[in-house]
Amino acid sequence: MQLEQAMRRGLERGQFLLHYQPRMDMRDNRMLSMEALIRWQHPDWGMVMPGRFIPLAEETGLIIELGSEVLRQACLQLKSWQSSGRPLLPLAINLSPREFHQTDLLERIMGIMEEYEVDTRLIEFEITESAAMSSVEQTIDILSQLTRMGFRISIDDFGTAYSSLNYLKRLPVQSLKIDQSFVKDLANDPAAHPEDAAIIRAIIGLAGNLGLEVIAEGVETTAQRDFLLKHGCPVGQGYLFSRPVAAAEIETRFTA
Ligand code: G
Ligand code: G
Ligand code: MN
Ligand code: NA
Repeated sequence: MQLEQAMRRGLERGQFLLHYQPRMDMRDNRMLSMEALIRWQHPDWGMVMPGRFIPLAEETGLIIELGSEVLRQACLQLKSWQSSGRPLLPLAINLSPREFHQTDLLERIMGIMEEYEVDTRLIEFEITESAAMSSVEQTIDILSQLTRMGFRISIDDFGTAYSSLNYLKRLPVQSLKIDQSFVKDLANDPAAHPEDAAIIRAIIGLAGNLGLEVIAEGVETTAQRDFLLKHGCPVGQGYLFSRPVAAAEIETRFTA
């Protein structure tokens, strides 16, 4: 298939790059960490967004190579920020379901971490709630090993997959990311969307009770931010603060 071949060529030619989106402490507008999001800079097609190629990469298995490329670039970027004396903020990387369940995931990740000599505590993996819910025992095993290696883990798109609470409490993770679908409808008047507001409050409460951090995704308006702050979720990510941007641009937001 054409797109698949183009992706292989793109990988060989270094056409994939990372953009970075800040996660903010919304109380004082401090950047706490960043999420890395892959982009494909194609010579003819321009910037291709992950929605266009991640599904095919998953299908074909190219996601394994792509995932390695993402982790290598993340390590290189962290090292570069470190050597230029910039404050080191943790970087979150998305792991897709197929990547997460690949048999030699841990060896592959460890190989790259050792090659680049980056502290594992600077890297967080985001896995979707639905990926975390398939093959429960295997998931717990993989997450435990990643945690022992020093990585942080968050559950992405939380609230979309009906996790059993009994299972959730067994998962060795540090944070839940409230899916942006719930945040979206609160854009102007949270009172007009009592169901979304209730779900968000429930997730915040659940996270608190389980001792987990909570991060709201898709924060675009001050009404959303104020609602989240009022209900005990100080950490947010979204266009209100910044779109995902290139490394050079995110650097201008670092405060020494
Ligand atoms: O900005 P956005 O269009 O970047 O991302 C769209 C989707 O692609 C999201 O679901 C996101 O999790 C996924 N995605 C972005 N970057 C990566 C990546 O590096 N690896 C994987 N597996 N998924 C990614
Ligand atoms: O699936 P995941 O949560 O990893 O991907 C995050 C996706 O959400 C990316 O495509 C990213 O570009 C997008 N995104 C980040 N902030 C916002 C926002 O405030 N509004 C919207 N609509 N999308 C956002
Ligand atoms: Mn994510
Ligand atoms: Na998400």
